[in-house]
Amino acid sequence: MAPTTNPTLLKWLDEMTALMTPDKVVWIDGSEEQLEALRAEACATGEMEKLNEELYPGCYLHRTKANDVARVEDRTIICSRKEEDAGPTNHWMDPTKAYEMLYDIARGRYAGRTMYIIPYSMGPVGSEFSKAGIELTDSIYVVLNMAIMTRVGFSVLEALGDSNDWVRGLHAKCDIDQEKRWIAHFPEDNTIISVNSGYGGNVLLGKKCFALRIASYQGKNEGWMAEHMLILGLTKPGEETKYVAAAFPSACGKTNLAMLIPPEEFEKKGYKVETIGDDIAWIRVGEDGRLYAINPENGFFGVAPGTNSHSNYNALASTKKGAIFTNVVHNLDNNTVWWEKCDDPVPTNAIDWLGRPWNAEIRDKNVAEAEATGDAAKIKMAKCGAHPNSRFTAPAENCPCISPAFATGEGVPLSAIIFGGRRAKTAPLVYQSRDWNNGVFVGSIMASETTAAAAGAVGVVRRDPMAMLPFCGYHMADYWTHWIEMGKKIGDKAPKIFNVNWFRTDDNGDFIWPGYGENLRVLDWIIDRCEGKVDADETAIGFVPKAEDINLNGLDFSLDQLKGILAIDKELWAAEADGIEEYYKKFGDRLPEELKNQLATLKANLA
Ligand code: GTP
Ligand code: SPV
Ligand code: MN
Repeated sequence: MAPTTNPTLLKWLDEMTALMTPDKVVWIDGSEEQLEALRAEACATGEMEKLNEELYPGCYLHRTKANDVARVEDRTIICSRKEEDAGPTNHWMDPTKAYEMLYDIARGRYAGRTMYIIPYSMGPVGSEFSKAGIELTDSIYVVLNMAIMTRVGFSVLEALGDSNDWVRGLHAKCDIDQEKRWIAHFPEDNTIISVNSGYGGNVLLGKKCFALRIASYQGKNEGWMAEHMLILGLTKPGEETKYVAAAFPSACGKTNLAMLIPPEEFEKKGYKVETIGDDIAWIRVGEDGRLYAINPENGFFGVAPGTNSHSNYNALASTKKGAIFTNVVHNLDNNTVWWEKCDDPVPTNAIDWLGRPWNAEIRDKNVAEAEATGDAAKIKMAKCGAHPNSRFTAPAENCPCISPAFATGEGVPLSAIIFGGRRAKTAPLVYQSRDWNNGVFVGSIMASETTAAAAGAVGVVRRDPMAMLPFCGYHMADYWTHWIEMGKKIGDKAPKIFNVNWFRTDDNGDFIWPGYGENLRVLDWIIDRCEGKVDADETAIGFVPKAEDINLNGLDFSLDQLKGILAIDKELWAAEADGIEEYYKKFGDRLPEELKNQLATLKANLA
C-alpha cells in the first residue's frame, strides 16, 4: 500500500507505473536498513564496489559508461509552452512534442526491473524554505546518491500532506544511449524527465534539475531566488559571523572556497570559516528585509581530482565515510580510491575510470601512444587515471567545518554576494560593484573558461551569467529583471556585490595568485568593505582594492605581483564592453533597461 494519500501524487504514480511497467515497485522509506540492503544488492550485481571498511567505512566506488561522464548541455531542454519563455540561452522543445518523444523513449523501460520511488526534500524536512520532490528511478546508484544529497523518506510525504506543491521526476537509464539522452524540464508542470544517462548532474534530479532549473522559475513567480552558489560563514577575531554567497561556474572553486582553511597567520589570530553549502543557495527576503540563504542539499557532489589535504582538507575529510566515488581510480593495493593530485603516490596495481588495469607504467605508455596521434585532447585524457570530472558524493554532516546553520535550514543573512570565473586576463583579483544594479550587471557579464563538468570543449571562454547559463529554467533576461526586482525589495539592506578571479595567468600560462586557503585574504577585504572599514580606488569597472589593503603577511607574494593582478587594462575592457554589447543583442527587448544603462556607463567610463 502506498504510504501517502496525496491525490496528485497517487494519480501521477498510476500514470507512470502504467507507462514504465516495472516488475516491482519499492518505496524508499529513508531507513538505514533499506539503504544497506540496496548497497549489498548493488555490490552483488557489480553496479558498485565496496571499499576498504577500515580506511573508508561505508564507502563505495561506481563507474559510469564512458559516454556518460558529465552534464550534457546540448541535450538539456526547457519545455515551456512558449518558446520565447525559455529564452535564447536554453534549448527549447514544445512540451507536447517533448512528452511524446520522451514517453516513447521511456515506455516499458522498467520492465524486468524495479521502480524505486524516492520521496525527497530540498532543505530540511518541514522548513519553510524547503520543497518536496518525488524521483522515480531504476538505478540503485541514484537512490543511494539521492539519500546522501537530499533528505529522503516517508517524513517528506508526511510534511507534504495532500499539497500539490511537489516536483515530479522520472529517471530511466534505458540504454545509456547518448543519441537518445535527454534531460528535460517542464517548468510550468513542475516536471523533470531524464533518460539514457546515469551520471550525477543528469540523474540526481533534486540537484541541478529541481534546485536550480525548476526552482529558479518558481523563485521568479514566488519572489525568491535559486542560485548556483556556495554559502559560507566568516568569523573574524572578536566579531560576529558574516555570511557570504558566491556564484562560480562548474568546477571553478565553489567547494574549495566554501571549505577554506585560513592561512596560518589568520588562523592563529582566530579567523574561522564555516560551510553552509558548496553548490546551491535558495535565497529569500527575511522579516528584517535582508536576504537569507539556505543550502537545499544534504551532501556534496564534489570534483575529486585536485582534492588533497592541502587544497581542500575539509572536503577530503568529508569523503572518509559513507561516501560514493564515481569514475576515480580503484587502488587495488589497499582497496581504496585515487585521483590526480590526491595525497597518495600513483598506485602500482589499480583500475582506471574506464575499468582497465592501470599504474604509472601503463599511464606513460598511454600518453606516448596519444602523443603519437598529436591530438591534444587525447594526450590530456591519457594522463588521467581518474576522469577529470570524477566526483565524490559525501554527506555534509561529515564536513569538519560544517556550520550549525546548515542543519537548521533557517537561513543565514547575506552580507556579500560574490561572482567569479576563470579568466586568464581581463578580470582583476577582486573588485566591488558600485551598487546592486551595477552588481547585477557584473553578474550578467560573467565569463569563464569551460571545464570538464559539462561535455564538450574545455578551456573556451564563454559568457556564463551568474554561473547560471546551464541552470536557468527560463529566459535569462527575465532572470536579470528578477534580480533587479529583488534589489528593489531589499533596498539599502542589499548585500554588497563583488567579483573575484583566482585564475589570472602569467606568460607561461601559470596561475599568478596562489588561491585556495589564501583566498581568505580577499574575503577579509570583502567583509571590511561591507562594513565600510576600508577604502578603495574607484575605476571604470567599480571599486578595486588599494594593494596595501590586501593582507599579504606570511605569503611569498609581492606587492608588485598583487598590483599586477589588480590592474584594469582599459584596452582589454574596451574589447570586453564590445563583447558584452554583442552578447546583450541576443536578448532583444527583454533586456532590462537598467542593464543597458550599466553598459552605457561602462563605455563612458572607459572612454
Ligand atoms: P561544481 O561542483 O562543478 O559546481 O564545481 P565547484 O565550483 O564546486 O568547483 P571546485 O571547488 O570543485 O573546484 C574545481 C577545480 O578548481 C579544482 O580542480 C580545484 O583544484 C580548482 N580550484 C579551486 N579553487 C582554486 C583556486 O583558488 N585557485 C586555483 N588555481 N584553482 C582552484
Ligand atoms: C556542476 O556541474 O556544476 C556540478 C556537478 O555541480 S553536476 O551535479 O553534475 O551538475
Ligand atoms: Mn555545480
